[in-house]
Amino acid sequence: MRDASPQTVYLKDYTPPEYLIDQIELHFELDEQRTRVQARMNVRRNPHSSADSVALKLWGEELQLLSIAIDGRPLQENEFVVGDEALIVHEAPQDRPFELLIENLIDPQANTALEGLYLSSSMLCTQCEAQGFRKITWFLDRPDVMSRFKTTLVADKAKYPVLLSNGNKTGSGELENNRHWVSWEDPFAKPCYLFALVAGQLACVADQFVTMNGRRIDLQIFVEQHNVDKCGHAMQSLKNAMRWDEQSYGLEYDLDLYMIVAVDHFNMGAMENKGLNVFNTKFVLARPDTATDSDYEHIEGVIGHEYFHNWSGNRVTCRDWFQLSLKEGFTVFRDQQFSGDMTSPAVKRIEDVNALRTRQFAEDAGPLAHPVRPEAYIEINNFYTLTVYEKGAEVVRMLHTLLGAAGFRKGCDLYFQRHDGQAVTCEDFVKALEDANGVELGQFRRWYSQAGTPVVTVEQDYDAANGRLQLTLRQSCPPTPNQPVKQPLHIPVKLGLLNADGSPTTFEFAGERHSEVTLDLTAAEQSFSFGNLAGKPVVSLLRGFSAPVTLQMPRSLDELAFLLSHDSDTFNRWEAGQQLATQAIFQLIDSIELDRPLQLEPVVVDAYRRVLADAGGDLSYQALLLALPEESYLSGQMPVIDVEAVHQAREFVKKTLAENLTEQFLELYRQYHRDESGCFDAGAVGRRRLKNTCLSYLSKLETPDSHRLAEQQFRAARNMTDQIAALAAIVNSHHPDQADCLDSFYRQWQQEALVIDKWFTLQATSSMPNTFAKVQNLMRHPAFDMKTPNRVRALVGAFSQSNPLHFHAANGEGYRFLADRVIELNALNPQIASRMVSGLAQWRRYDANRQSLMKQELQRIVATDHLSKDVYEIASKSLA
Ligand code: 7MF
Ligand code: ZN
Repeated sequence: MRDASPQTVYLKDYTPPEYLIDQIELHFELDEQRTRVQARMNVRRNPHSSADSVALKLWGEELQLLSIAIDGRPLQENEFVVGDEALIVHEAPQDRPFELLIENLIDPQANTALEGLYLSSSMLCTQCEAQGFRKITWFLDRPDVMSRFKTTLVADKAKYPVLLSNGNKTGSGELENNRHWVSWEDPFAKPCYLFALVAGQLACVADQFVTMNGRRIDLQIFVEQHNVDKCGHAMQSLKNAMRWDEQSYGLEYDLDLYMIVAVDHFNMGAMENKGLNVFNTKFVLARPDTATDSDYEHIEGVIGHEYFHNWSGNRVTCRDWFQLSLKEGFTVFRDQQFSGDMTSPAVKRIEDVNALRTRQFAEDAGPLAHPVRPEAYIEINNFYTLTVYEKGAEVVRMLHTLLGAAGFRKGCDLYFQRHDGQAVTCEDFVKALEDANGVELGQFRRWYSQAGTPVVTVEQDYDAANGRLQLTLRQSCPPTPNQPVKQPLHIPVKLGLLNADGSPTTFEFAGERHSEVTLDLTAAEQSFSFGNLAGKPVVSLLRGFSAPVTLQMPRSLDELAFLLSHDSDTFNRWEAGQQLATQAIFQLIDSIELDRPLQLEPVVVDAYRRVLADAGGDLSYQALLLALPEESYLSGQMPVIDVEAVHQAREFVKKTLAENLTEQFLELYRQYHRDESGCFDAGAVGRRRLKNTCLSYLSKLETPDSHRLAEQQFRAARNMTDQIAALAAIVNSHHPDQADCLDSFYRQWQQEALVIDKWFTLQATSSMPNTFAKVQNLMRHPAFDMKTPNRVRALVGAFSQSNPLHFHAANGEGYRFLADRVIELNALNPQIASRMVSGLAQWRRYDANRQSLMKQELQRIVATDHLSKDVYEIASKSLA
């Protein structure tokens, strides 16, 4: 059990800070085990606070106090008190600003939680979002306290030749005992969660960027020496992002220096610290032989994301952590737009929606469902969720749809201008969009406060005599924790109509002629009428996935095949194919459960034959059309998830398509299989994606030919995309040389941590028998390490979150394994531990036997001694 029952923090309890800290001068004497911190702070009473207490409470955790003084006078023991979470000065000066000086010690080496100041490989670095600064020194650790930072770093010159912090370098020098110092000053006031320091033996890859106003910015990427040859793509992505933000939002970079540091040990993807981003190496390092095309795309997206935060997050920040989506939802929307513009908007949109529907919809339907702007938390680190990020981005996208691109831009301009230098709320964002456009978005605000995925149903009524179609849309939203009853939302529903021959048709709506229209669905039930129709049209609804809802619109397999061939909306064309496959798979699941022979409808095979023959020339898009819905997406549609039937039915479809269309798959494979390693233009990426999709189908044939095809590609590949795709085909089939291929891959790449992560993940996600035993063996592999989050995610995370078949083994071994790992990780790294619990959170979706096995493991976790707030919150809410 926990030592004490943890406190819940509520949005409704927000009050402005009682004190402000306008400036802080930090002085660090860096050392692995004894880092000495001196913080000199200019503190004053906040004129906007109505509180009348004279005490000053500063947050601080795991710190050793050396001294505390106000205006140069050391405080007596009875003038303050130090607790586990805070330091309280009983009587702070009220009538004047004062200087508070605190000195303390920290132990970076003992810090396995990777929050605050910690050691990664031989580098010292920090992570302060959300509340890590309090592990560096006592402070008003809340985002609405913004301070100007001056930082001096002192360290051994040989061990830590490079010393970095936010802003501009203002001085450096030598000291005795082989020590040196560097000082930094950030001219922009910022919340302490954006503070960063890095010290280590780092090589620097440098470039420059000239802004739209002709200012020259130095760009620097710091990595370990052996990685300098893997920074080119990150640097190019950074320059692309800087140009894109100027062109799309009119936003220019504001310091003279932009630094990125890549570290091996990192709890998350990356962090937008002002002028000094810290990245997980996974989102920086890439070379054609070590990184896949999808790694390249992720790097571009994450570099963009962190860069875009400089305005959406740093210049305008969050008032409190309940407003997290203000910066995260908006910045994800911006990085999605950016990635789409750099590659293909159609492909990017499909990938984003696919991720949203498989993962965020599950969160919204489970025990951890919460609004985009949560109302309560125990541990804020648990609220960096798919809902805050991905659904938050959908909410911003809907605003973009409702206002149009130009109106949205006007609103953003006003938002940045009005709130520059402030800590604000989601409400302030919506208000700026309203004011700039002279519109009212009252009902729309419910998207921020109401959890759950709305369901929209459709009824069609065609009047042939008058050429009119009436659509009746109904919306509802299932209950979520603490929100049993829902109000109707303002849902933008984009619609187009198709003629019987597949061509698009114009139509009359609200007195005007349209080829496409966005309906404002605001009531629980609402009818819309479309006229001037030559015949009964086929309705293409929710184009581009214009709102994050579940659309229920029963269609025949024939109608879906028709839309898959003809819909001019690229998203809905793909969606028709997904629904076609989904329906086919569910028919098979029924047959499996009734013990009937399996048979795939010919209309499905024909539809895939047509997609193989031609999809309009965009090969990445063609590959997406060919990809079957994932098992997790299919499971999300079932009242009671049957993991084995889902797997078996999906495999059957894949194999049947491969058998019926072998020649077509082979022909496409041969057409696009060429050696063009090192090329990352859309053409080459598309060829690889399509070719490897074909390989994945062909490997289901399990013939000597199909085995040879995969092995040839594996042995000859000179780029990671082709090598890993071939190895995946080998690992997920009964390939005779599987063990040998895995061994040779390990030997080839043992020096490249990020490639070895892939090696762990491939084995952890295999659907082949014996996977669980292999996972247990891999836990004992010398390259496995519980203190490296990337490794834990690659093995434990991949097995529990991406291997439904084996993780949900009916005997409960997967669940027991995961709970053991969570309990182990809880003592090392609570954030990572808590992320791993999610594999058990969806227990209500399974059969009674699995439910009780999963619940048992959650109960075992909750009963653990010294349970962190992080794990306690997720495990206990999952059980509730
Ligand atoms: C792209 O949001 C999308 C999301 C917090 C850490 C990065 O910039 C961030 C940080 C978490 C989860 C996802 C992302 C980030 C974090 C992320 C990164 C790139 N402020 Br936790
Ligand atoms: Zn972010």
